[in-house]
Amino acid sequence: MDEAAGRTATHCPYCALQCGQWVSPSGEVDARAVYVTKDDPTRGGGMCQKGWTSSALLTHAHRLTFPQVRDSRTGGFRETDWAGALGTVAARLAALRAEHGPDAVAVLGAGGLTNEKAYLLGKFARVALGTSQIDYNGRFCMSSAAAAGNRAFGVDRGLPFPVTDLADAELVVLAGANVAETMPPLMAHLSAAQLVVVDPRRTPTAERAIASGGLHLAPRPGTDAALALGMLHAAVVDGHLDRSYLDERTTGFDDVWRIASQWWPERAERVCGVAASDMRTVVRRLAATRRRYVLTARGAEQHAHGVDTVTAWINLALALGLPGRPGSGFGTITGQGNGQGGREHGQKADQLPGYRHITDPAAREHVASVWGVDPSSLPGPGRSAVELLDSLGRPGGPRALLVFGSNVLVSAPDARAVADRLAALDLLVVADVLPGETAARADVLLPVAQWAEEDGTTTNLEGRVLRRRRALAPPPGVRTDLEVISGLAAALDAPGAFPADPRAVFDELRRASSGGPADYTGISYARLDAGEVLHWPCPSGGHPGTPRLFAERFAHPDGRARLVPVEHAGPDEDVDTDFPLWVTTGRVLVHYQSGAQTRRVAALAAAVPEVFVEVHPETAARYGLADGDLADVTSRRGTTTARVRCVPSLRPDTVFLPFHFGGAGAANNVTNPALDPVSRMPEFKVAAVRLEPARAGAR
Ligand SMILES: Nc1nc2c(c(=O)[nH]1)N[C@H]1C(S)=C(S)[C@@H](COP(=O)(O)OP(=O)(O)OC[C@H]3O[C@@H](n4cnc5c(=O)[nH]c(N)nc54)[C@H](O)[C@@H]3O)O[C@H]1N2
Ligand SMILES: Nc1nc2c(c(=O)[nH]1)N[C@H]1C(S)=C(S)[C@@H](COP(=O)(O)OP(=O)(O)OC[C@H]3O[C@@H](n4cnc5c(=O)[nH]c(N)nc54)[C@H](O)[C@@H]3O)O[C@H]1N2
Ligand code: SF4
Ligand SMILES: [Mo]
Repeated sequence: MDEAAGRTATHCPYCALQCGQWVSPSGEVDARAVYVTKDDPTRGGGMCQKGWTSSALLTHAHRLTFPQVRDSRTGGFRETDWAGALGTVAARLAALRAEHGPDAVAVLGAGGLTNEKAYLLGKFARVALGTSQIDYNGRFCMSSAAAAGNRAFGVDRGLPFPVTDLADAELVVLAGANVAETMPPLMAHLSAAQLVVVDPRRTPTAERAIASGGLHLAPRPGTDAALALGMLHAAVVDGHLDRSYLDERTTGFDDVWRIASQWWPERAERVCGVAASDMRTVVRRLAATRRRYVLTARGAEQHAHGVDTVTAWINLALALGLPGRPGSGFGTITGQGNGQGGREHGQKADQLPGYRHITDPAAREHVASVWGVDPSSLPGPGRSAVELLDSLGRPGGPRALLVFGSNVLVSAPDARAVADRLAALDLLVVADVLPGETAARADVLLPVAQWAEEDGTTTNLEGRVLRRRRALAPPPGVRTDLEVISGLAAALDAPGAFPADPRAVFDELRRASSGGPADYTGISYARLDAGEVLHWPCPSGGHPGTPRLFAERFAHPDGRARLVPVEHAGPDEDVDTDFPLWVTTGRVLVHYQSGAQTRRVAALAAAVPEVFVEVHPETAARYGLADGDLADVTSRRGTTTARVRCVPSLRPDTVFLPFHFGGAGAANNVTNPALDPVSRMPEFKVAAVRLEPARAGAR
């Protein structure tokens, strides 16, 4: 709290950069001044447009302010009180559990939830409900890079170094990351560097690459692995391997080379469409530069072979000696506000707090002792998010779903199938701030507080823990997620403690994380409030935290990074005469995710009011379309109806849809729910489609 000005220091509700905000007691977010902490990643920049318009959400007319239950007679919502709502939910959950067993109840969490919420939700599922069926929307988000990072480095922290390190970089390769739109203030740290952007589209980030004297490589969607293999081949053949680094700090190069040796750049070019000469140029520049980074994001990951694709980029970075070297590195840019912390504290299907594995007997014993329950009472691993959604209401699948912080009807792949599964449930409970598409389908709708109305912590993209602080009280009748979880646990007569006070939850989380890979033991509200900069792991109160993870060793027992042999596999489905084009999907600057929040902010909705499809002008003409026409984009699963935007810089074989809109405009009507075999992340970034003028009256 800034006593003099009467305003509170907290952090933006949206992305993983977690820009600092000053919020007044009346819910005004100061649009001019950002709250800047020591060594802040947003130092030197302002918030983006989403951040400085976020006040609109606090006082929005659509804000949910009372619990509602579906009236079986009218089919509409009926207002109720909290005792009634929680009592109804608890009674129906108990009945389903009695009839069908504990796995009949499922929970879906989110990477937007604070650490405290993610932790308590995971405990609630395992202890109060006794279900194994919990996962979260981070499965859609960074799970492939997390799996690849664990495999290669022995630990998953998106950026194993502070964002501010990037300010000294001379060369940065961004593979499948459009940071100029998805984390605009990050660009301030990249202003001195030459950029190489790998993206099928010439995004604003790619424009910056070209302006910086760098390159834009535009592969066909789903072919990054071939590109990275071609670059690795060039690195070896052109004499750029860092052999002493490979000897001292890694294992596995020979097996990787057995595959990469088959991927001479000209062969890779035939698959991905990037010129072999460009591959050689980028590798030469990377090798000749002292301070250089390779960073990936969703473009490299959201594929049926996303783990291997990220691994291919990691192998290239290792071959050139980047990870763990001062001034250089490999990293993945996390997405959601608490995308990093959200995948550490046990809301993942296979996980216990502290980034522990749920099948590890020692982990189960430790966490059960913190929770005061018998280790054998903890369920085993559950289904991953897409598989969980797909199992709803099927024989043997869950019959009830509790959703906290995700709008799956818009954001999960193959939206029509998701709608069918939600409709097959006996009970859908949604805790949300606003009546998004998924909330509108709920049987019980619980209104919750949002960021500036509650205390908590998030862990930003560099593994640094930040304090969110309560600047104002939520509207009357609205409860925090922690209060909802705590109240439900009480109504269910659950064993163990479910405190609603965020500080109490965090202190328990610290104990539960103790000794795990993501160790928060030494991180406290007191230290954070005193202005300390703390990155995990931080195993004790006197420990300074770990801003740079791999300076001396990687997290595998032998201290070495692993090069893991991977092949190029390509998209799960192919184009043919019925579906001759590739579609890829992603983000625009002014909207956030499913758009549940940003579509309601007037300035943002005015900037991009409806879904569009980017198309090369010749491709548009070939299918009888011109700029501004409504088009149907149809895949083997469904259709998205979108306004044509002709974009001459785009690949003629590829179209692009943002996924921020629902209904007929939902990009996920067409996406492919094919999953990566390791991370279980769906293939949001590539599907086969056709393009045609919209059927009359389609909208
Ligand atoms: N404005 C805004 N900012 C956000 C968000 C938001 O919704 N809106 N969401 C936040 C979240 S949760 C996330 S995860 C991040 C995501 O941040 P980014 O990963 O930067 O965003 P995306 O637009 O999903 O994907 C990045 C790029 O990948 C490209 N791409 C598609 N297919 C391929 C491919 O096969 N290979 C390569 N190399 N590139 C490909 C797309 O054209 C796109 O430009 O953004 C965060 N910030
Ligand atoms: N086609 C396509 N689909 C994608 C992607 C893509 O690139 N292409 N990207 C994927 C990625 S990376 C992500 S992260 C997902 C995200 O997609 P979703 O999981 O749908 O995430 P949001 O739209 O952020 O939904 C958050 C919901 O939670 C509510 N909310 C906000 N704060 C709170 C809170 O504190 N508590 C509770 N209970 N509710 C809250 C919001 O009002 C909103 O309804 O989408 C994925 N879907
Ligand atoms: S960059 Fe991310 S955290 Fe910063 S203001 Fe924009 S949405 Fe918020
Ligand atoms: Mo994400």
